[in-house]
Amino acid sequence: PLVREPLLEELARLETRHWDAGPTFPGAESGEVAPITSPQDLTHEVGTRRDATAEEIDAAIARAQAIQPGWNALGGEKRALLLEAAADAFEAHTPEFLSLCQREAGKTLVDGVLEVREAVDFLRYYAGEARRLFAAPIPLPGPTGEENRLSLAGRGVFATISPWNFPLAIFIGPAAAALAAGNTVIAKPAEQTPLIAALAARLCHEAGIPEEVFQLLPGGSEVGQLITSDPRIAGVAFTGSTQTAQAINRSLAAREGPIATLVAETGGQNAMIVDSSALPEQVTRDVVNSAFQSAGQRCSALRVLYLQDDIADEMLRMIKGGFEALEIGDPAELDTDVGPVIDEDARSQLERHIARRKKEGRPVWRRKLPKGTGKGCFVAPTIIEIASIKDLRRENFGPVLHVARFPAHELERVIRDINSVGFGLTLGLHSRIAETRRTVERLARIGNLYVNRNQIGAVVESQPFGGEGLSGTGPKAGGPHYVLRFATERVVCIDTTAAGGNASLLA
Ligand code: UN1
Repeated sequence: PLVREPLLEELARLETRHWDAGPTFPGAESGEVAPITSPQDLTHEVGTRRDATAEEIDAAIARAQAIQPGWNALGGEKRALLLEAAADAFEAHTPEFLSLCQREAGKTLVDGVLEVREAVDFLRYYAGEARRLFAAPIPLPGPTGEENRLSLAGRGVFATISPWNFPLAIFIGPAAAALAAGNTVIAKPAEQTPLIAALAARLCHEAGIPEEVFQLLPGGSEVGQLITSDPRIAGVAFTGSTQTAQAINRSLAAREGPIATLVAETGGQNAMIVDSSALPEQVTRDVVNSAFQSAGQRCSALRVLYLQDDIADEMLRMIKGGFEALEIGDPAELDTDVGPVIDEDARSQLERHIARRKKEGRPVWRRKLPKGTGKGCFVAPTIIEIASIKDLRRENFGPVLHVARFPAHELERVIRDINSVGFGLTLGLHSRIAETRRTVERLARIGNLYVNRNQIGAVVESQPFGGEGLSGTGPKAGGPHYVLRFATERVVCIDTTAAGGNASLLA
């Protein structure tokens, strides 16, 4: 019931609520306590986080391991019902989630609404996957007198390490997949956004998922390291930077014990190619949306726009028009398009990047920050002209769009340059020439190609999402192969002839 006035009243009421996040089973209570402040106003404390201690992590993994066979034995249908009950609880608590999206993560109301929707979609989708894949064994062919079947089971204890940019959807998505498959879950949310994760975990427990099955362990990278170096962890589902994914991969490889599964969803250097057959108004809308919605803090966001040179000046003029119209400011204001970036580190890194490009003599356009943004981590939306995607060394996670030009006959060179950076997440294409689309489809090494539309906001089930290379391991979140990464396969082969039957009687 997202009716405007009651919702706004509810959000105003929640404005002063103080939240807490700590480990699901508090032990020694000796972990460090840190305040969580709003990215748009660093003087506003939203709540506090208490980090899990080494003893709590150890005990949590032991509990998760002890209960995992029982959770697995419950079967796909019962696990699906519990995940669906959690989805209902999430929907019923939409205002609290929206309030936390705004205050803890600096998200606009539109982004918050999309975030809650995606979280609910993930829970329902993976519930469906639990039914489809884990409710009954799959019969396999074989000669007469032999019965073969394959069944799927959880791998054990899965750790999920989730990002601050989708503090609810990507906190719950991988966890729901792991739970659907029959794993128990140790969840470490991003250190910037544990409060929304704590609410999500509590609602899952109230919906009937046992606390031992889904445990929250807040903390920073030390907590993450203690979890991933523990040999009792069967797998890790991580979303965040490529560097952290590589560090987790090393930590898993260095452990004794079983070989762990890593499901990683990491960064991108996402491009969009626009040729002279594109519709300019559509391009303008899609570029501004893909680059600046969520303040550019999506791994899917557009970073490098390639404009065919004969339309580039006119296109750029229109894009700057859309860019000038963006409302920047407090995410609590309904008409805000671009809120803050997540923290001071993110802000200063982006400012350094922009300053370096200016020093190199690149053309740079920046919006002015409005009054009232001084207390928070705001970065003025920026457009920078560059020569090639190869001029960029790293992902710039914020409201910064780079623009390069290309002559029509160099389309294949542009695609090769995009491939050469090693990421492979999203690619946008605006063209009404079928041959161009075929060329891009054939040559581009990317996970998600978006043609004549924006390139963010993948919808669960309709657009399974994820990349390759430096962008992650796959398979795609919200797609039909994802849950399989969280499962182990068992094949049972039975001799059903008289001899086989007699043999088993004798045994
Ligand atoms: C991320 O930003 O970590 O398509 C990935 C989208 C989102 C991206 C999520 N699903 O915009």
